[in-house]
Amino acid sequence: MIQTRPTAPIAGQKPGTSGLRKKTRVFMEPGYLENFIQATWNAIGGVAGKTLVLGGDGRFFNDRAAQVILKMAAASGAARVIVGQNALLSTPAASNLIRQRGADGGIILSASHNPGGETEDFGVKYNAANGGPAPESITAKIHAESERLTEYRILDAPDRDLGTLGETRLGEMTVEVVDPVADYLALMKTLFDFDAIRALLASGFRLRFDAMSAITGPYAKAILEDTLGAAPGSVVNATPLPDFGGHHPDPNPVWAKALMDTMFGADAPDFGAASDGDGDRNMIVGRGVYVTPSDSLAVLAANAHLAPGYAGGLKGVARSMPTSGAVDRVAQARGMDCYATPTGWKFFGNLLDAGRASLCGEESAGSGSDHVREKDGLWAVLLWLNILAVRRQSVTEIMTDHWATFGRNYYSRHDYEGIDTDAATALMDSLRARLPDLPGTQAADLRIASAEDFAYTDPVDGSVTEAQGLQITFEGGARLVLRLSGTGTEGATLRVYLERFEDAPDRLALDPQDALAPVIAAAHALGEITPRTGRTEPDVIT
Ligand code: VG1
Ligand code: CO
Repeated sequence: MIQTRPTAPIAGQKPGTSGLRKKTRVFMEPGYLENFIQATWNAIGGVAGKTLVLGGDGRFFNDRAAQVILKMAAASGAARVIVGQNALLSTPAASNLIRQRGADGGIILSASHNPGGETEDFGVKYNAANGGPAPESITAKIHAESERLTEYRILDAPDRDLGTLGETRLGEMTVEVVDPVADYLALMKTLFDFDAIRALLASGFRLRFDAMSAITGPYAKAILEDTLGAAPGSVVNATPLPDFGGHHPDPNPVWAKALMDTMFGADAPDFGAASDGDGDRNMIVGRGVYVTPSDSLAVLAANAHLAPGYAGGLKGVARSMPTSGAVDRVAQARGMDCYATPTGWKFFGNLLDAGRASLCGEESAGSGSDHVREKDGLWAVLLWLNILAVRRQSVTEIMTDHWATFGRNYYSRHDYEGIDTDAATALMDSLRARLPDLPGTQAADLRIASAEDFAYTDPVDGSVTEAQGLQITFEGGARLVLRLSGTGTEGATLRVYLERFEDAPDRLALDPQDALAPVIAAAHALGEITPRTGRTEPDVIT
């Protein structure tokens, strides 16, 4: 029976960089999830007759939320919901299913790299028919609808069994439970030379993939171990847990320290990688070498043609503005267009749809291509393995060769987490107000060449997005970006992005923090970071 339940708007249902993220207990409050889902249905013109995809990263409340969403889709007349078994789907697999099945859109249950559990974070994201995160025009509408909601519709019915594959009915709606891995694996086989990777792994090449007790475990086991022949046990932390085993499922040198220790220890494997909560991020580590995500993007751009799916070359590349310019140098050398977008994958959608870019990436450990409309952690791992299988070089040799060819963009991000929101806002406002006067002045030992509050005009639809980060460039080619995170659920996180280019042959193997010392000093001076936040050191350095 369809119930129409009265409700009232709940403040703060405003999607951030990637969907709506809140404390799990907030999402569990009566009506909270229901309001946001009804606001989503209202914003997209209803779901009557539509086909949707549904799945999540398995974190606490994933299973409960999936049942609610199914009943709300049925109550609003959806024709079919394709749901991953046990309501699981990695973000890239969900994007693929939307596209493969010609669905009208999908709901992804995840707070991605944020910790999970009853006392941690939960999230909900709507993806459109192209498989990509809803653009700002839609997320703004969802927020607007949430602010004028008076009722939501839900079917009064028992929970569905989502553990059994196949079709059942929920009211008038078909619920189709699918294997979360099968279609994704099939897609990967079309892009990469599985035989070459299998031969590499059979030749004694050892890898370690850390799934961080999150969604990529089943995918990585099926693909890397069962299909490609990596030794059993190569995939660690392979079982998705509702609290990710208490870990922070963010693949960077701090939160994936166990992998770093293995890769920098005695008898290290040849290749290490990790992914995040929902499987769209990747960290790449060679034996004794960490590859920054910005460098990884550049290496993929320079070598993608070695994989069958990209043998014809790339149409163009795109990076988020704070991502280093390493990929720009590859694009320039190869005569490819290169775009700089605001932070967040939703800004790549139009470029991918229009065929202007076929490879995209972010400094936050996300890279992907036009095979889906999300970043894709395992895809990046497979592309790296394909490249290694063809070049027959170590990760270190590939990086050394890359920097010798293109020069090296030393890069690091310093995060100051959980700082007072008012202090963070005041820091940004103060620096923003000073931007016009900065060019020509000195910051620590560097002279400022330009300063701007980054705004982006989408080249496809002309939409304008403002206030996307304060970008300061220095004479001699260094760069600094400051912005506030849009994915946190507590206080504010200040992200300080640091970059400096070097191409002198004897200066290509410096410690990045040493190479960036002048930029770090300039960041502290310009941002007045210590006086305003009370912090002298960042919490996380990537
Ligand atoms: C962060 C990253 C951004 C990424 C976003 C979602 O956003 O900086 O590059 O797209 O997370 O990633 P923010 O606003 O906190 O800087 V995921 O893997 O958490 O969906
Ligand atoms: Co993610």
